Amino acid sequence: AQPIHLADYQPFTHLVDRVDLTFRLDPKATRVIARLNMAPNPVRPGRHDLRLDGEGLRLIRLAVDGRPLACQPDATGLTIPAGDLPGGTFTLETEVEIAPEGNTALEGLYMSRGMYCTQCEAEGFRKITFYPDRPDVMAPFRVRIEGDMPVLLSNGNPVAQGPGWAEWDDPWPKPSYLFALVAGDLRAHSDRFATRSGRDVALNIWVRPGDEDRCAFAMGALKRSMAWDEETYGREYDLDVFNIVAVDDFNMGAMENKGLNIFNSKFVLASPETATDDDFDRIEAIIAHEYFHNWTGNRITCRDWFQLCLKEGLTVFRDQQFSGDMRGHAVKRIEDVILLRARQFREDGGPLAHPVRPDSYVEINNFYTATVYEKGAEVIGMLKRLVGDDGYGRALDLYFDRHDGQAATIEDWLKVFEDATGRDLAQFKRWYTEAGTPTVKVFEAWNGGEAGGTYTLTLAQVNPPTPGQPEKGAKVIPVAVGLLNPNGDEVVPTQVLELTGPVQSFRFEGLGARPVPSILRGFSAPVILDHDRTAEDRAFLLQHDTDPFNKWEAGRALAKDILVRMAATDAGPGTRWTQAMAAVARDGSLDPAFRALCLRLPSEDDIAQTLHAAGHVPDPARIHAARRRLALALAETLGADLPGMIAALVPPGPYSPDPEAAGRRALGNQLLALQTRLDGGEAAARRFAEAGNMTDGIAALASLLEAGRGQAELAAFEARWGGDRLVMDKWFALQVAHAAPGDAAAVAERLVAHPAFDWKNPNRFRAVIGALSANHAGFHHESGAAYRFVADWLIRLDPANPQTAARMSTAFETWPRYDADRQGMIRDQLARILASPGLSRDLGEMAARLMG
Ligand code: DPP
Ligand code: ZN
Repeated sequence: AQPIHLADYQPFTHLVDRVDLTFRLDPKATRVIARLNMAPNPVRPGRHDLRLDGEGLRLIRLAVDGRPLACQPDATGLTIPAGDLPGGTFTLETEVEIAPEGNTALEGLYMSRGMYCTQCEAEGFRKITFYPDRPDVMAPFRVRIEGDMPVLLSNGNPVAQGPGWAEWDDPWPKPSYLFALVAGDLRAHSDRFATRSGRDVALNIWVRPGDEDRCAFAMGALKRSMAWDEETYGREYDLDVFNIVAVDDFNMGAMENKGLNIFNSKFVLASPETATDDDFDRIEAIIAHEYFHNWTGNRITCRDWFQLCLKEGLTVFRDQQFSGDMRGHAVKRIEDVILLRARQFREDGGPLAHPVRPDSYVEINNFYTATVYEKGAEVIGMLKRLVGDDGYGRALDLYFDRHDGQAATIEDWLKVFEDATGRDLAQFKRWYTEAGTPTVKVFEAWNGGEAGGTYTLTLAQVNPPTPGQPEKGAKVIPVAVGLLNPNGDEVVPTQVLELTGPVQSFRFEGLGARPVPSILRGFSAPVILDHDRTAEDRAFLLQHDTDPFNKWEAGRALAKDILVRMAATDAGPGTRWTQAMAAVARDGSLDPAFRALCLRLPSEDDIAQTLHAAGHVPDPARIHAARRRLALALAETLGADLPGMIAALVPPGPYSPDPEAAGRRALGNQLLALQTRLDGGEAAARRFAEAGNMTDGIAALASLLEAGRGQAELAAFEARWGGDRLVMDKWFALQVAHAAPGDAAAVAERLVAHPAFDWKNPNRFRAVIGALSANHAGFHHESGAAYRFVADWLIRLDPANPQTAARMSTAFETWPRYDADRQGMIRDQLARILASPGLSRDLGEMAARLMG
């Protein structure tokens, strides 16, 4: 397959003024009749052939202005010669047949357990009808659905309906990727929202019969999101209805189709008995994310798929702001940075590294990545820090004003910031065009004197080579810094230093004593800080820093230093970190959620990443052992206090997912995991038996599995929840995630033979195969069994569902970190994937890039 290049962009030859679609639904033979009102595009003078995208469509009829044409489609579309088209406006009619029942790729129109649904982003619409399937072609859609289903939904407002049919009209011009259709036996959980200008919006969450009582939390989150976007960005909803549908078979998390969001049911359905605090958290964030797309994505969309970060980076940034407002900014920021490092830094440091705005791709589905999403959001956070809150507000107002109804680019986005703030962003743009995580090296100098001393902070940036980009220029890096005096008082409050050159010094005069700097407060830029610090300084910041992120970061760095030493040498855990963490655990003045984040050890993959960056070859077995040993040392330090601390953290009253109660459970369950290291699982078994909610039940079960117990509890869990798909996903995943390194592949092997293992369901596939690749020591076990197992399943999944197979191949992206044996074993598996007959474009591109 040939790569597509940003540099080759051209506007489409024609405009679509209006789309009329009729669907006659049938599992094996759905008819799609399309009437497109079209005209030549004045920006492309001359007469052009009309090229329409289309894949897997059986063409029944084709006519222009009522005159039948004999053109035949090829494998990727249909070309109507310019000579067959009038010079002005015309109507193109097509009728095609498709088979949603056989569509296992879950792209286009497909069936999920008896219901029809669609997924069109990025290029699924071409599997529904012939169309210029590109985001810069925008048109209003009218849709008629005929089908033997009680509920028939599409985008926009309902116009008319009767038994077996319904008509929908979406007045807002949209690209085809935002088209959606749902038909099924569904029940609604309904509510209303009055916008601030007085529009009365009907809200519905559509689910399978029996799931109605698991929608209340998502509905609350939707209403909070709608109010927040009005208050924070001045953005109102613009239709009379907002529908959300929960679907069991879904490749991604959710999809922002205009007026008809479609969600993976995992990110909608929740009750205290079936969902954990983390699930509630994620549901709120994803409901908000998809809702926020209505403005950042739908009203203003992307000119082409290279601009994906225009909508995704901004919408992630907005959902992060929202979650921070709802649940607390300190904890939210720490969680976001943990995720950024785990997924985006990992990607940016390996063979799959690519810019936030890539300049070429083979399969766009392979670029829905942590870099586009999470680093895309970080870049906006930096922009906001550089231009200030007011500047950001003015720029966003201008963006909505200037580009509403358009398909825009990153150049357009940066221009509104330049015009609104007067700042030149030419250098800043490198964040969009260059891949790789910069390292910022820190050097300190102190010059004491009579009238007070001068402290000089020197910062140097290194921008590492990445695939296709051997050299790059200096970036604009906002580094938020504060200084503490030796008593722990803040003597210089936070200020943002702008590092724009390769090396720069910043001076602070008139200080009474050599300060302790707190650098990169709030994680003000997505960089790796290389600062040789003493354990004393780290412990000091953990105790005194006023910036909650850096306070947490100090403890984290302390833990990493120790874990790296333990994994690389025969060093023991020492007492510095355990003493400091015991103090944090007991410190009632700190938010329990914050304490829980401090106590959470860096993941094994994170330790491997850190070891690799420090020039070591990570040994997964040693990392695993070191991490367990450090946890045990902390458990021993807290010792007999643990049971009392755990009991005191149980939130009063009935279960509620609110941040306060969830934070208490998070800390309590973390202490329970420590207690399990001392009592072998007695307390955890009790908690499992008594658990009144899924959060505590799962936490107790995880602790038991870590201790090599829990078989009876697993059986009881299965007996109770065997009929519940979402809960059973947890049951599958948990066993693989907590299997001992030498058993992980065998546990996964056993689970894929379980009658409830449905490999065509992406959630279930991820629950087993995804969990195995996330079990660091298990996946990288020296036998290579897990590598083989994961590759086998990717090869098997690829013909059915290339998109999910390709996404999960990122399991192998870290191979360059490891020893020659492991590298060889992984590359053998990648070669085997590449040699598979009929390999998809999706997995083919990934395997080739992974090989490097
Ligand atoms: N556009 C979707 C989202 O990120 C992904 N399919 O919300
Ligand atoms: Zn999105």
